[in-house]
Amino acid sequence: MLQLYFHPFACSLAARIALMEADVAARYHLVHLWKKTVVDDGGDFRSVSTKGAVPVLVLEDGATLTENAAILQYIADRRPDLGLAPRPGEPLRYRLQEWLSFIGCEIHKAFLFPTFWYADDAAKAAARQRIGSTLAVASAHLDGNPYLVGDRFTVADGYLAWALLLMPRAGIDLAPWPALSAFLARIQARPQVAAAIAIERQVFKAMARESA
Ligand SMILES: N[C@@H](CCC(=O)N[C@@H](CS)C(=O)NCC(=O)O)C(=O)O
Repeated sequence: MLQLYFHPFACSLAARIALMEADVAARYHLVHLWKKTVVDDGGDFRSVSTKGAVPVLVLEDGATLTENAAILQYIADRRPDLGLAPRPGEPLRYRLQEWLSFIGCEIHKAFLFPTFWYADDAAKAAARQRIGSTLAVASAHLDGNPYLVGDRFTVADGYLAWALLLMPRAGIDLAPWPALSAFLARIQARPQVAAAIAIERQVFKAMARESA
């Protein structure tokens, strides 16, 4: 069985969404990202992945896969019948990779991440201001297209929905981009997405109770 190392509401939520949309069973291991421990057994998370970051997907043969773009495509390819990614070699597959890269580099790491992790308020404010230029790209595409790639839900939509879900917590109001708010509502209305978020909310609350 696949195993996913995750932290609630971290970007590993996109992999949980993909697994649940694909109806692929997995064992989920909660990671304490600050302590770099695996909560199940107190083990060193860096011995699972030297990157020390979620998501980590452990495959049936014990190999580990990291990086959202790779993990999401791997999960989608487990169920090619569901169209969670266009098939390898199809022109739309490159569009999927284009969006995965854009979300990962330009939205997640470049802007959203700094608003959580930078200690300096001025740097945080600059990141918040600059994120507008990248969100505007996604917004322009989704103003008229229901999904990022083609005419159906793909794993890229789950990844963007995760990033948008966190925007208010990062101090970024989505009001200037109604197409993004509508997209987020549409994706969150999918039963498997709603279920994935509900699970992570429970884990998040339990972690908060324990650390209180
Ligand atoms: N390039 C990686 C980034 C993963 C990443 O930034 N994960 C964050 C959570 S959203 C994390 O685990 N950060 C902990 C750390 O870097 O110490 C990917 O796309 O998967």
